Amino acid sequence: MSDQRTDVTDLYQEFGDERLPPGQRETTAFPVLSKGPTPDWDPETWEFTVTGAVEEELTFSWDEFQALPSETQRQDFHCVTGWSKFDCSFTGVPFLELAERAGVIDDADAGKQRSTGNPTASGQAVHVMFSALDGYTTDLPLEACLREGVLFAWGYDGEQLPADHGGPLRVVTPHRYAYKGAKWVDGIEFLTEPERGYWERRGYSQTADPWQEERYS
Ligand SMILES: Nc1nc2c(c(=O)[nH]1)N[C@H]1C(S)=C(S)[C@@H](COP(=O)(O)O)O[C@H]1N2
Ligand SMILES: [Mo]
Repeated sequence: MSDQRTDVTDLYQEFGDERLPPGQRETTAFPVLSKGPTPDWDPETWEFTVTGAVEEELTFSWDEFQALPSETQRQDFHCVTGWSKFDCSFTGVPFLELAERAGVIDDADAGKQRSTGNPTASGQAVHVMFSALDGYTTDLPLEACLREGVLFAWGYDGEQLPADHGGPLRVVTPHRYAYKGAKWVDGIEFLTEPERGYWERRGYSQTADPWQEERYS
């Protein structure tokens, strides 16, 4: 396990002039927003799967997942309901790490590259569906996932991620509204065509760029 530390709070410069996206207010609290109750989980039977248009489908136990290379990042968190929390500290496994292991991209360090030859999968992955223990799903274009800030986080502020905030494992997407980050995540599926997740089917934006105020579609 590495203790690499990265600050990605400046990523807003790619999207807008202000760190606080339009229509957002800053809060120091960390409200909990879930569509239902916090699900139970069992570290003995918990499984994380990587499936779909990959060279190799992967399954991790809780111990195996925690042994993956991880890093701690300083990130901002933007909720579509209008609050933003600056300087959150999340620890976890970069999306790029899993994409590389599953053979979706050639080199996690190169970051943006997709593999060209993919003989075993039926097509090229272009989209990703995240699924979670509470039945929640959310989707993003692959491109939007292949960046440093997208983490499978099991730590928050140096502690285990609290269950209400998605513990044992959640996704964080500092360049997108936070509904793109599945709490209690237990699987990712690489898709050859876009599909919609839970809120995306109910009118939330598929792209969800906070600096463009892409809240609803
Ligand atoms: N599994 C799951 N993930 C989820 C949700 C949910 O209901 N279930 N809610 C989403 C929404 S709408 C938001 S704003 C954030 C809230 O994260 P928080 O409760 O840690 O603030 O989680 C997102 N991830
Ligand atoms: Mo939300």
